[in-house]
Amino acid sequence: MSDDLAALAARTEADLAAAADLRALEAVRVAVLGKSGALTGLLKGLGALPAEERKARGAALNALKAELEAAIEARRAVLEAAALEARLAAERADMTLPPRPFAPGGKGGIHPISRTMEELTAIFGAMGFRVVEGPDVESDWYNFAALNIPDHHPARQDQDTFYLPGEIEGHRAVLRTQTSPLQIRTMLAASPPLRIIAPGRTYRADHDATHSPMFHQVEGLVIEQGITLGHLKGCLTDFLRAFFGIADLPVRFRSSYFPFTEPSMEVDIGWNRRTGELGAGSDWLEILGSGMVHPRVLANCGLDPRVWQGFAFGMGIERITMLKHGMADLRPFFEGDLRWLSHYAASPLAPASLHEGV
Ligand code: 2NL
Repeated sequence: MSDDLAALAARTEADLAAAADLRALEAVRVAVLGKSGALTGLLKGLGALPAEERKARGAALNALKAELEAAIEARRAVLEAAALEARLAAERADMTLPPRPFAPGGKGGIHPISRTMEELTAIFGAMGFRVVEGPDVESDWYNFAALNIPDHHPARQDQDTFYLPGEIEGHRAVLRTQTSPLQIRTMLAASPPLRIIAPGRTYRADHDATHSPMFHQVEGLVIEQGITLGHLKGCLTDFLRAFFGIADLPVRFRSSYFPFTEPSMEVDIGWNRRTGELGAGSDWLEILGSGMVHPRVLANCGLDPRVWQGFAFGMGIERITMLKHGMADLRPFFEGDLRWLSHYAASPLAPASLHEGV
C-alpha cells in the first residue's frame, strides 16, 4: 500500500477509535466515504492516471475501501451495544418497590358493589363454585318459562318487567329480572355436576327510596347426585358467616315459596333491629331466598330429576352490601357522589380475602 493510503488508513482507524457515539461515527464515515470524502476523492482521481498505474491503484483503493467499511461497521456494532446499555440503565425500573398506598379521596377505589362481587367470588370460589356471565337482554323463555314461572304469574306483568321490542329465539325480549337465565343457560350447555354463581345487573320497573330500576343480584346453583337440604343449609350458613365476618352469626331457615324451588326456604340472620348490629340481639332479618331446584326446572334443562338434584339461592347485592357496611340509603350506589365514594370505596390493593377464623 502506498504511503498516502497507509496514512489515510491509520488516520481513519484513529478517528474511529476516538468516535464516542453514533453521531461521531457517522461524521468519520462521511469524511472518508461520503460524497466529498477523502477516499471517494481518490477514487474519482483514478480516471486521470495513466492506464498502466490505474489498475494497481484501483485495486489498492477498493481494498482499502472494503477494509474501512468493515472497520466502520465493527465500531458501529460496539457503539450501538453501548447506546442500548445506556438506555436500559437510564430507564431502569425497580420491580421490587412496594406499590403506592391507596389515598382515600385521591386516586380512586373499588365501588362497594364491585367489592361485594369480588368477596362473593372469593368465598364461593373457595367452595368450588365458578362464575358465569351472560347477556342483560334475555328471552322471556330463559327469564320466566324455564324457571316454572307460568304465563299468568304476577312477576311477568308489565309493571315489573321491562319488555323490549322484538323477539329472541321466537320469544319476547326482556331485560333480565334476575340472573337465573345464566344458570338455565349453563345447565343446558354443560353437564353436571355443577357449582356456579351468577352475579350481575338485573332490571325491574320499580323505582322508589328502596328500589332502583337497575340493581345487582347474585344467584348460586349446585347440581350433583344426592344433594339435600342439608347441603343447602351448610353452604349458606358458611357463606353468611364468612361474608359478614361473624363466626357465630345466627342463621335461620324459614319455609317459603318460589315457583322454581321446592321446598323453598327464606334465610334470616340474627341482628338487633334497634341498633342495626348484626349477630347480636334477638331479632331476625331476611337476607336471601333459596330452595331445592324444582324438578320441572331440571326437566326444562334436559336433566332427569330422578338422577340429579340441586339447590339454588339468590340475593340482592345492594342489600347485603348496605347491611355489611351500615349504609342507610340505596340511592348513593348509583349517584357517583365522590364524597360517598371516597368514604365507602375499597383499596384496589386490599385482597378480597375470607375473614380470619371463619
Ligand atoms: C331471592 C330469591 C332465589 C333461586 C333464586 C334459582 C335458579 C334456578 C333454579 C332454581 Cl336456575 N332457583 N334461583 C332460587 C331460590 C331463590 O332468589 O330473594 N332473590 C333476590
